[in-house]
Amino acid sequence: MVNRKVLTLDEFTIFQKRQFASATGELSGLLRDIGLASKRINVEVNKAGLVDILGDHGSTNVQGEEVKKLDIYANDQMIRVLQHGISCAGIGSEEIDDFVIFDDEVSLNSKYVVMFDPLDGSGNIDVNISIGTIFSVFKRITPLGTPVTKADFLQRGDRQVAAGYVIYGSSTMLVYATRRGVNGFTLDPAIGEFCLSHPNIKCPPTGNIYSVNHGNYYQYDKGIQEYINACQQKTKSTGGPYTQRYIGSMVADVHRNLLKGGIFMYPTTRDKPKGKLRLMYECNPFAFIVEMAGGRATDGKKRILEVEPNDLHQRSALFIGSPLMMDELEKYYPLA
Ligand code: AHM
Ligand code: MG
Repeated sequence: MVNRKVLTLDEFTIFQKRQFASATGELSGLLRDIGLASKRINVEVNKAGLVDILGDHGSTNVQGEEVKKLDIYANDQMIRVLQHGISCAGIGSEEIDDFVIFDDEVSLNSKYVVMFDPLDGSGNIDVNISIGTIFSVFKRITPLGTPVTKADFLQRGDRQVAAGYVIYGSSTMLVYATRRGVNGFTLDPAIGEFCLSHPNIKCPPTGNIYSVNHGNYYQYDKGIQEYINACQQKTKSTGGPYTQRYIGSMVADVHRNLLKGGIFMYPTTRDKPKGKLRLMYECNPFAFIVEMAGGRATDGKKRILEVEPNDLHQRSALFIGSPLMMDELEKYYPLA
């Protein structure tokens, strides 16, 4: 047992690894690599208002959306640490059309692939609102020593080995989940280390917050509208009225609801009939994290983690949060 009150991320993962004689330490290595990338991203996010790094990069990403410079910086940092590490055989990124094979000898023999959204909510950068990095880890299904293929990436969410996010907020936090639980680490800027601040995070069974883009209200299905109405009324079924909180930065919205109890919804709309959020880079990792903390996540029809992916960039609706609030939603908007 480490005889100190606060464990750093490295100490924590090493401590966990020591409990499994058979563990190779590759997953710990991966988390360390992502922790390093996020510290570098954090430095740039923090000075975004100071340097000439703001603004559009002048290109569009594969979804036809505007790309900011920091997205590209964050993407490069994630790729660099994962490629130089010893645990990752390839990546998929929200910013890149196709997956990337790491074909050096060490990487070819690594057992994990990582999918990430390097900087989610980046539309909020220039107004000083929290943004985040989201990641999802799968064990490759192709043999070690060979280049990864698309099949390694297009795995169902319930095959994730780990998932996490970093929130660049009033403090910077890294939260990651494995099947053993969910833990949160706050960056101590004095020593540049993530320190265990939120051990064994549990999603409260219910809460008082609903998060949805109200501007789209008239585009939602009737059942969703009725649930939102119920959230605003003091009805027998909801016990409301609930508080509405929507930042428009998923990492911040889901993080708050995970800690305080609540429900986050991004339903399909007439404009976005498949939903806005990406299954592989946003919905799957958050569904894994929230389920591991005792919450639930669906696309309105089924568990997110049971959706069979067919495209690296596929969109999905998302409903995620405290289990009793999800039950309540489903009375108005039943699963398929
Ligand atoms: P992004 O990946 O382009 O940053 O978009 C994802 C973000 C989420 O963080 C957030 O929940 C959502 O878009 C907000 O969308 P909207 O402005 O339509 O409510
Ligand atoms: Mg995103």
